[in-house]
Amino acid sequence: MRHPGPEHTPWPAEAADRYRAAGHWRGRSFGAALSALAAEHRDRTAVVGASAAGPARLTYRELDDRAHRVAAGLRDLGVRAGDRVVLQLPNVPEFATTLFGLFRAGAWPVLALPAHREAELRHFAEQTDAVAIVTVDAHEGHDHAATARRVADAVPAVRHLLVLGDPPPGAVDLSSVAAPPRDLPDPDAGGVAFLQLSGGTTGLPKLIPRTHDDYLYSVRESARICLLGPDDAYLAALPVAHNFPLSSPGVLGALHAGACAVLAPDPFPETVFRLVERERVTITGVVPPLAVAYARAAAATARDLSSLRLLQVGGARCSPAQVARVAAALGCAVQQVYGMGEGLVCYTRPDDPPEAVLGTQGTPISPDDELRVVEPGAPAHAEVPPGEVGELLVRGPYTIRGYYRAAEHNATAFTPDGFYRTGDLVRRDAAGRVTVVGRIKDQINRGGEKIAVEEVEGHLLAHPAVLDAAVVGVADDYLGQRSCAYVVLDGDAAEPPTPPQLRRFVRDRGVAPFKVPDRVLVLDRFPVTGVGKTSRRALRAALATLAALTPDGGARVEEDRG
Ligand code: J2J
Repeated sequence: MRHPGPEHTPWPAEAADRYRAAGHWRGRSFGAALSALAAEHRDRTAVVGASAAGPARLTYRELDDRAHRVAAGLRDLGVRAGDRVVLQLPNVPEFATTLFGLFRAGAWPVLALPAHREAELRHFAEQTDAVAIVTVDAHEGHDHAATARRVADAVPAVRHLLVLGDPPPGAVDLSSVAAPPRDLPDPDAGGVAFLQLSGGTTGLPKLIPRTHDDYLYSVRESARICLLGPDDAYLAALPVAHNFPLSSPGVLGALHAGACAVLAPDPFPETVFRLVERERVTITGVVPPLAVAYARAAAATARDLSSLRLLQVGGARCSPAQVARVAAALGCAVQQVYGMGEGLVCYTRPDDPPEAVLGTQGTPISPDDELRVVEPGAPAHAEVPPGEVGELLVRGPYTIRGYYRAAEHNATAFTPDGFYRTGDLVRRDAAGRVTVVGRIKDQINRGGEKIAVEEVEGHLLAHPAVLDAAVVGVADDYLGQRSCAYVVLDGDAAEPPTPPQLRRFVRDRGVAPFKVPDRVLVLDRFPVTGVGKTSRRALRAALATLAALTPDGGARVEEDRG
């Protein structure tokens, strides 16, 4: 085996007993939970998707019925309980029916994103010995069926390729995977339900085993914290397999509340605003670059966005200035969400004071979430004094104790007493609110002087014409690293600042000179990861390419060397 190690690292019996006694873990599987919802909400709309033919709606009963049929169809293909199946679908109702079908069959979906390509899919299939890959024929101009075919051919464990839409030769039409519902053994709720992906912006995702018990707890509490009820409509603008739109409270939280989950085919303002108006959407959650794009587009839209009561922003740092801008432009409440596929999710709460909503990422879901803020890299994990910055360690009822088949990595990613090392640099205030100030690795070492990229980004974002900023390190013969700031400017600004003006602006804010970006580059928009977070890897790669070009090679960008 390429990546030895346990598939699942269970919680110690003492902790598991405690989580059960507290009512966090309720011993119910996803399949059983959906059946209970179908009995309660029957003909209410559960899922709305947009197909070329118009909206496709599924009621709670239809969703449950289809999940039963898909499960039976998967069994007939030979998919057994515990088998891994890579699931790569865009935001379509079939995502929900297939996900719940796999849950019912006891198979473990591996939640790939539509943006993943051959390298990622192959990594998932190889690492899990997946028996099947489920994908779509084509999406946003990419031939997913061909990519999945190559992966299936290269990974011996993969026996089936199931394709939504037009299956290529040798693949199965996903819609034909259905059989009359039959009773299948209900999976153990304490066991693994699916494999979520880690959300790094710098490397290949790791696989995260989540159980029915732990995930349903986080979903239930997320729905409660966001005050979701049957009259809500949650819009999934981000790719729905991602942890945020799936569970915070996301599509699963909407279903838990008897609400309607609306799946947007793409996250762009035009599409999202159209769906908000048509489906009377009340809540959606996006990454900061999208929130900024919505704020920009809201001023000019003719769409009625008045149903929207809450915009969640999370996945990456959103500065107070950006949060304020978004709230003002959209005229609804904003909630900051700090979460991770590994577990922990923090939310600002509806009754938080405005400064907490603007400037912090809120408090954890559970009273049993144990958070420690420790000196980064210190072996003894000494906690830093309250209010000071350190690395966040976390353990609790929905945070994993180990990655899937990754014994070696687990030895450093978790402390011996089971805390997950988030790699996030945070501060906690007296009320217990968490503010994320950076990533341990997102530090630039400029000739020994350490620069926290978020700090510099914050200074750039304080400029009224700067919509977004990302600072990355670039290799330098003399200093080891220098800093480069990418910015997106407000196209409507009366006098957009030039790169030298922006450097001066940062300097004039009274920061140490070594923190002033060595270089400022203006882009129309940032490259993004699969879920839409600004990709620091792509920005660094772009810089390397730029460096290799003639000075004119950077014609698309406006730049300044300091
Ligand atoms: C700063 N950094 C943040 C935030 C995540 C809800 C919301 C987001 C995710 C997610 C998620 C941040 N401010 N508000 O799973 O359920 C960075 C941190 C974190 C990493 C996790 C959810 N919100 N981050 O983004 O697994 O660095 O999950 O450790 O993709 O994103 O990424 P991911």
